[in-house]
Amino acid sequence: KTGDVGGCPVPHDGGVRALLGRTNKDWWPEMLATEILNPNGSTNPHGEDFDYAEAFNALDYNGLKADLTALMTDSQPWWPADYGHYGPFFIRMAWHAAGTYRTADGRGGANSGQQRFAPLDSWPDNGNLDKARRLLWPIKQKYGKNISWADLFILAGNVAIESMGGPVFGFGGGRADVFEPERDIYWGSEDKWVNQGVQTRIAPEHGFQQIEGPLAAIQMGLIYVNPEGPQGNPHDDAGMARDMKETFARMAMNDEETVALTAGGHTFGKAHGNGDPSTLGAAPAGSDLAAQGFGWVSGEAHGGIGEHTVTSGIEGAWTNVPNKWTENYFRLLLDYDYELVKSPAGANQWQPIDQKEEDMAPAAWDPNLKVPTMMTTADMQLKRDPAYRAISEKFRNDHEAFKDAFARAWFKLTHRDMGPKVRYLGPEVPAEDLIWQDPIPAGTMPSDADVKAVKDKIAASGLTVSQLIKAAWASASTYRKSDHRGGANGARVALAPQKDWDVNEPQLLAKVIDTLNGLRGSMSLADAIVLGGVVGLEKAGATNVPFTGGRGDATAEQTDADSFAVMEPEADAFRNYVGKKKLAVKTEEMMLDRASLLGLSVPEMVVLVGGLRVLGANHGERGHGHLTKRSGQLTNDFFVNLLDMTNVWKAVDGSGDEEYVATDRAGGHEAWRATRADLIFGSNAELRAVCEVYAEKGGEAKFAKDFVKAWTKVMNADRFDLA
Ligand code: HEB
Repeated sequence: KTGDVGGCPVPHDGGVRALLGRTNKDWWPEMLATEILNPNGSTNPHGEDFDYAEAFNALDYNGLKADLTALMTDSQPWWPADYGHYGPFFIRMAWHAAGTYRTADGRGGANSGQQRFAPLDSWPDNGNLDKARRLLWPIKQKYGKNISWADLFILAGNVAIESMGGPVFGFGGGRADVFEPERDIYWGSEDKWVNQGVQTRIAPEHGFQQIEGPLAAIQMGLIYVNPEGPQGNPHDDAGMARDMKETFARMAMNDEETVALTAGGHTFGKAHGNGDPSTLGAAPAGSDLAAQGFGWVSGEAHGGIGEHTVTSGIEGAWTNVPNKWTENYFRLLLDYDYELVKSPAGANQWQPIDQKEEDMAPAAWDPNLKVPTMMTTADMQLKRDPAYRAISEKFRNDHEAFKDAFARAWFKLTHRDMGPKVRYLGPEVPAEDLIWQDPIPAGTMPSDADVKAVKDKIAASGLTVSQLIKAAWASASTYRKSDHRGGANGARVALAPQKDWDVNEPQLLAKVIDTLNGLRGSMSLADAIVLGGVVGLEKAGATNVPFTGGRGDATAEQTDADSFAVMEPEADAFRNYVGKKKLAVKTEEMMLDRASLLGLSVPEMVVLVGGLRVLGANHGERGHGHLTKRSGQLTNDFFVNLLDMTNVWKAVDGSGDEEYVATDRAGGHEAWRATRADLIFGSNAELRAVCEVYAEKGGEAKFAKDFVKAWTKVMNADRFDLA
């Protein structure tokens, strides 16, 4: 039962954890190790040249929507539709696909179809969604490569809402599928699932005030909160509301959006707990071969489908008309008093006291039978928590406001991880710009003459290689491929909060930006910052540094400062920066994480760090890892000196193994200083192997070429407008 405390302790208070926590291999050691065939990640059967946007644009969109609409009421005997309508089921599927998104690292979310793979396909909270996905297969099969699973999940959710009369705001396609589980994401360290007695991640009684790291769910295997209450306790109202606020905030939702989403979602459908949960088989990833990807197979004679389905264990509908958009959710929630009852599966849930017959719901399997509606402990907070209640009352009294809020919040939920609007495809992309899309005004492509003129001015401005490189890196390196946010386009590095981030050395940055503003003429600041990087590299001796202009400059009004605040790097190994907060993950693991978010390969990460060190990109005046006597020149000195056996390295006392000093073996004098983010390149065999290539005789030219290539990749990482 969920109330027990157990599982592997989660490192709070700065304890060390592994970057990836518990992985698929830990959960399912017997899972077929297909990854041995694709060590380089080339798993896409469509091949390298496949352009999903092109395929999507050739889709018969209206035909697909018509087929999805028909599917909603085409009940299949192997998984009968409640109330003859699959709509609510598909809404839950879409919400759970999108709902893994978290703001801290932008990972999770719907944009690569991860619900098809472990661990998500087997999370307890995703129970029976394997059936929802399988119901979609004939449609996926029909439209093939023109619609990705990732897009199909969300579009099915939209069509479900529309087909039940609910409001939608729009749909943008463009979520290209991947064909293997994401291996770069931390889902937590616990070795037990929520339903196996693992401890909740906010437990003030154990001193845990906050969920650890980037995580957004309250327990292992949940999308957000435990519906029955914190640790399964239905009487802890304050704890339940706290859990909801914390987890929804971590998916970029405020109180109003949380209320709108939950109430709108639970206007539809039912919870499933009319049976004995102990008869359920393993989740899909650990299930029988014969089950062909299905999990949670019931051991009961009736097969555990239809009226006998057990999913969450909670049983019943929230409203009296669960297959239509209505005003009933708030009415039932606010007008009735509720008492705690147990579902047939033994879960805690709340039932209206003295419910009128017309307010009862039809049984899902028999429209002539009336059954009481219910609320989960989470739903109850929409009336018990004062802040949520005010919103609930407002929505109850103003249904149009509720419809608008639900439609917008649903659109945000399902598109939050798609990045800028230029990435959206299809005929239903809303015209309105939304602040969470981080809008950027279209830029203009500067002429070659303009580029040349501004370049010359930057070169003559007195800005140093180090200053130019730092500013360009600060601007571009916020990019993360997880949710496609950040990057040099928009020049948000000149706006709050980024301009004030410690890692960006605010005073120095302001000086560089002022200077660039004074000489850039009609070129955008965003372009001028990147062009400054080009000038810096050329001053450092690089040749053939490409530059592609056309970026726009965002304004403060177009920037949600709070939503950018979570993107502040707590460490940045590329600038040898370690923040003041001691992190639970090692410095070199943070480096790997940032490189992964930038979309870099191992050689690209190696060449960039080695180059940035000698160019003087370190935070502040820090000399660590600056393994060169020719500062500001693009040389392979970092690699040559790191691999040089003349020196011996030793940790600096009291540095917590963050700083090291090299002394000359013969003379004993200090030669260099470095951090963990430097020495890892000599210590880790794979990184060292790449360093060797750049330190080899003749490696200098290859190094410079590869550096410029990787640098340019980072500078252009967010140029979706060019594609
Ligand atoms: Fe929900 C269902 C909880 C939010 C939509 N949900 C459900 C259930 C539960 C819940 C427990 C049951 C499952 C089964 O089947 O058994 N939710 C919950 C919580 C939360 C939520 C706790 C937080 C507060 N939802 C939500 C949202 C949405 C939703 C946000 C959207 C928007 N759900 C939903 C639906 C459903 C559900 C539609 C139904 C499904 C069916 O019918 O199948």
